[in-house]
Amino acid sequence: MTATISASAAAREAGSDISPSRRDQPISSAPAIVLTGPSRPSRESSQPAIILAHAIVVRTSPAQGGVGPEDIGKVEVWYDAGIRDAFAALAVVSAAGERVDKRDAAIDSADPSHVSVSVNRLTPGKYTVRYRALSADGHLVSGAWEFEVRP
Ligand SMILES: [Cu+2]
Repeated sequence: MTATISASAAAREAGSDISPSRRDQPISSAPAIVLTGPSRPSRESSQPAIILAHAIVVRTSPAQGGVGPEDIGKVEVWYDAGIRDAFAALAVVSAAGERVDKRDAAIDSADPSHVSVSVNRLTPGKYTVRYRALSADGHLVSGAWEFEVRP
């Protein structure tokens, strides 16, 4: 019912466009066109384009090549921009290749650029942390860093 009314209204609108009254004004009375520089406000064309950021890691804890205590508790990574909460992984692996994190990697609800994972008490040695996250621009960001635990 509504569609029928809209369609006929649109038809009437289209019909009024062909009205002969538009040709009534003599061409000679039209004002001359004067060029006075930019025809539109420049702020309109200088609006920055919206660019989705490609996230990169800006900080880790422990730091790359850093040293942590046995009771370190958790391993953390900070990205330079928000990452999509759909996917963020953080895994801590011992020198023997054993995964030692509690597989509870999560994005900080108060800071979407911060991801952390818990670890049990770590024995002294070297560890590798592997990170992976879905960047705001849709790209997968991944890498690894190492740290050492000393007694
Ligand atoms: Cu990207």
